[in-house]
Amino acid sequence: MKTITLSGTLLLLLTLVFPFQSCTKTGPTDLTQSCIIPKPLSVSADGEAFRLTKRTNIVAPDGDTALVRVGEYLAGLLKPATGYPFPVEKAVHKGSIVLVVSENDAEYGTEGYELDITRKQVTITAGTPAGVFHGIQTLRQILPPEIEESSVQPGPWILPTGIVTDKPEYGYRGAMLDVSRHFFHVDEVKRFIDLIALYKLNFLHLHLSDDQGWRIEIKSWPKLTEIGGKTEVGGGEGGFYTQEQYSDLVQYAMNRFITIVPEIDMPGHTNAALASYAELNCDGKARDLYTGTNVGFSTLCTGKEIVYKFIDDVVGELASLTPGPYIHIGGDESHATPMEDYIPFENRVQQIVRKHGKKVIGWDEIANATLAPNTTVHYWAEKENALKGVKQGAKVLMSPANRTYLDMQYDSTTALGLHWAGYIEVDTAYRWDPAHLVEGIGRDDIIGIEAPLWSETITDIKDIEYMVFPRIIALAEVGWTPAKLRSWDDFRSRLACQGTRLTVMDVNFYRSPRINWSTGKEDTGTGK
Ligand code: TNX
Repeated sequence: MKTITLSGTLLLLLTLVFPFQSCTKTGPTDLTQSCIIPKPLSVSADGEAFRLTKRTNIVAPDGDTALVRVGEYLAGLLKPATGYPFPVEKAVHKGSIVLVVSENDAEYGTEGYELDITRKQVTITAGTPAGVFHGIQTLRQILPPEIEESSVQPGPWILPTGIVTDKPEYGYRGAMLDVSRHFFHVDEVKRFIDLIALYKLNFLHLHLSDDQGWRIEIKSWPKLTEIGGKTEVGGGEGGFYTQEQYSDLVQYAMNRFITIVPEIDMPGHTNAALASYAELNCDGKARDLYTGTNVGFSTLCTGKEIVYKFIDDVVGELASLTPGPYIHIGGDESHATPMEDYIPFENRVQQIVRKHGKKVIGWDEIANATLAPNTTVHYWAEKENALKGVKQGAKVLMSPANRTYLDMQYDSTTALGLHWAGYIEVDTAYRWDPAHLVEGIGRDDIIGIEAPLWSETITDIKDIEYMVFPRIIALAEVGWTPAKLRSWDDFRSRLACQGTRLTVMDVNFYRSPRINWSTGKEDTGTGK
């Protein structure tokens, strides 16, 4: 880092002669001032600068298809605004961005990375391609926000030199989209995936069925989408994903190291299924489609054998579309199902999911049943339920409604959203520690956190963005960064300088008055 080569000296002279090219004049040189979110474990700076040029290439070993794909992803991020080609190659030269997977390095874990920026080279080293991908998101945030533009910008594209080492606190950092109450198209979900990847989230839970709509094609029960997919809250046209579209989404997410968790909510929240197939009802009569927003009125007929055949078929098809480990079985607010029916139902459904090779996640009410090995309890409302789960040896996924529910209003003036769990400003979303929220649920009981967006009041991607940003950024840090390294004041200033980036990306984010947003294009991306 300290050696000055002949060509380095020449470059230095040139930059002095042509000041419009000078790094130090137009770009930041203190890496510790970069406003990276989530906050990394450590950042050290050495006061120099690396510059992207039209000669910068991305280096990934030839045979490593996963890493080459990650390299192509990085090239795709950098090309539009720079106009440079960024070939992905195997030869390192001066000015390369080098991607390395070093499997022997246990210190990075499955998602950690080290980003080393010198005047001559950028190197991202990790134990897995996922770690390299996260390192790329950090690199992206260190570059000026104009890197997110879709047309060529003047630059310069300067990175301050130094080293970032990083690793997440929790292995599950998720968001949830309710595509049932209002349906969101494939392109909207892809945009959502792209946005959450920037903040290193790694799970996307899709709430695929509810009273108002069934959103995933099931070939053995086609009326679920032919009838049950036909509407949504407010009576709009609804919609559903064909299996082909769904697989495309799964792949798109996987290419961004995000695992999709599909949810079929049952035995309650099932009116769309009950409207599609009369035989799932105890009285054998199909229900009408429902476009309101009440909860807790529907139930599968838990005493009928056909219901378990139905679940087996649905879970079987879903499992074959799901490379990820989990299937979410819902189980919340089944007020129309007596507890003596609910418990054997949940016991049996867990076995069906296990038979198809997947692990179960269910909302916290399922802890009233006997939890199978590897079932995860998804805490949202009742501490007692979550504790019942822990007592049975289950792990917990944390979505406390009063911290993580992205459908809650920011304050009483927010046009969208609900407020049954309270108002959630960005500091409320940020200032909590999952491992110290519920007495009796400690760090080791928790797999991570998830931020759900229920969509009773949300109709399109612009609404999604408004409710999700900036709170998801706060929650991404809650899930990634150890609590002892986090502080609201520090987060607040880093979030402020993400404002420009969000603006460049055309994200319809809520300009919380608690943040001194930088939204000017002159902003350097460092908050300085
Ligand atoms: C509760 S959270 C629900 C959802 C609603 C949401 C609205 C949960 C497991 N159930 O059915 O959409 O509140 O905030």
